Amino acid sequence: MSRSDSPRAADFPIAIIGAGFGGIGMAIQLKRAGIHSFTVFERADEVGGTWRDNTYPGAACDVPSHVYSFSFEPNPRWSRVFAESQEIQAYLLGVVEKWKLRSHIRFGTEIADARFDEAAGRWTLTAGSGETFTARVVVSAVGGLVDPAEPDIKGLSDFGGEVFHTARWNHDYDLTGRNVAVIGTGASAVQVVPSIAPQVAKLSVFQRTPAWVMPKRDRRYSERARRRYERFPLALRASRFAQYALSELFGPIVFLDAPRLSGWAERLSGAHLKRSVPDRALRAKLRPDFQLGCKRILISDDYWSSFARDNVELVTNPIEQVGHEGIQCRDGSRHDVDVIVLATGFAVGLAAAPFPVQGRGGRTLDEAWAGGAVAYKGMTVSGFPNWFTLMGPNTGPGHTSVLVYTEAQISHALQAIRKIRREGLRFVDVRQEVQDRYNDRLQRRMPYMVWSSGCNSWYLSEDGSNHALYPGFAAEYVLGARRFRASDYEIVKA
Ligand code: N01
Repeated sequence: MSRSDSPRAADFPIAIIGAGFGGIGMAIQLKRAGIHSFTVFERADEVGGTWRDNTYPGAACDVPSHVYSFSFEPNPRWSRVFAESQEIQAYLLGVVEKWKLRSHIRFGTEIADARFDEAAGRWTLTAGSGETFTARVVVSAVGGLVDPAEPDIKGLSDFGGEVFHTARWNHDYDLTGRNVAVIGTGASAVQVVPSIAPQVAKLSVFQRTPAWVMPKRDRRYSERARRRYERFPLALRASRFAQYALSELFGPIVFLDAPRLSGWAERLSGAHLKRSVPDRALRAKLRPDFQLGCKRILISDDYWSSFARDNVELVTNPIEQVGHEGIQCRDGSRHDVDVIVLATGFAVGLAAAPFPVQGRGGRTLDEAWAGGAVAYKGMTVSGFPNWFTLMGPNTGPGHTSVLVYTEAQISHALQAIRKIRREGLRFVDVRQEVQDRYNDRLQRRMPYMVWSSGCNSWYLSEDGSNHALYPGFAAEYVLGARRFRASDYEIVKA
């Protein structure tokens, strides 16, 4: 127990679920605050979440690294503006070692059930193995885009070749000289397609909906620049702030339903398309017909130009079914391939209970969210005391680094934890009316947001409502969310 851990600390177990960016950030901030009585439950056998799982060729962040890293753990050594997956994972492994977090992490432990005991002010967490743990506070950091979405394609299981998802890349399978199909044209596909195109015999990209693509303008940081960032932390801070400020400046183009703003960006993207693809007919197939921003805007310098290669074909006929030899389209055409890469995205977890969670009075989170996932500032749900979600409902950004939001959530949870410990509270529970007011305000903005302008995307739930993205500037969210205001919560003494 450290000096700043109070005598009560041993009796104040904190559970963090998930050892991705969110869980690691929470653990670091607890340690910085002198709170050591926490355990991180991680279902896999290594930390990293997204960056442990997404190792497909070309996997990289599409947000600049200076702002896609913790502000409290800046990294002057990023090798390029948009770091690749391996480098981000190495960064996370580095901070885990630096803060000696491994001894706090229980790997291979998947929490499968959580129940709150109101009289004791404790959560009981049950792992898949049946083992149980108690916690006074739970921080759920399970992530929003984690489990690969299995596409509903007839006959996929009958395919005689190799099939794998981008987030479960089979590195034992050599693609060299193979005929490869990539299904999907989202953020993962635009990275994987140009990376494998030079290596394979033939690459068929199955596009259901084209995407708006912006130039990436990635570049390496010179050794001189990296040394400067090391020697002058202020320069690194300034770079981080500039990247953040720029994303906020362009934010309205990305999130507002403002056709004139979108039109300007569409012209930029259109010029990028024209430069990349000389063939007019091919360009027409690659150009989206929905408003820019409605689906996630992709960034790549070499995705579109991959289609100018002789060995890459764009298939826009809808997939009818998969057979033993390959993919058959609705027009009867057949594409025989050795391997199918599913770049089909994720089962979206931003807006659903990750596992059965039972709060006060036996009410479950699924019941509370029957009409759609809602939380106060995306973090706390009335009736589920001492439970803080990172990257919860309506906290996803379309225009800037998710970590800007996550850090605000970590700060909010930390302040709550300190108050509960300091004052020996049984629990804090966000007031229903406070939560309702917050979400009414949020949902009233949705009709003005571009992702409600008539396209399909993972941003929207089945009923067309948006419980995934935050409708506004990150700065506004952060200023509202980073402080724990006791008056928003029912405070129950021990
Ligand atoms: O997934 P997606 P993703 N038949 O859902 C298609 C983050 N991310 O893995 O558009 C045929 O965007 C589907 O078609 P359609 C980022 O937040 C970040 O690419 O639905 N096609 C679409 O083209 C991103 O938004 C980075 O018509 C099918 C594609 O598959 C999120 O992850 C990198 C199909 C899925 O696109 C998800 O991106 C990568 C079917 N049955 C990802 N089912 C960074 O750089 C689906 N599709 C930080």
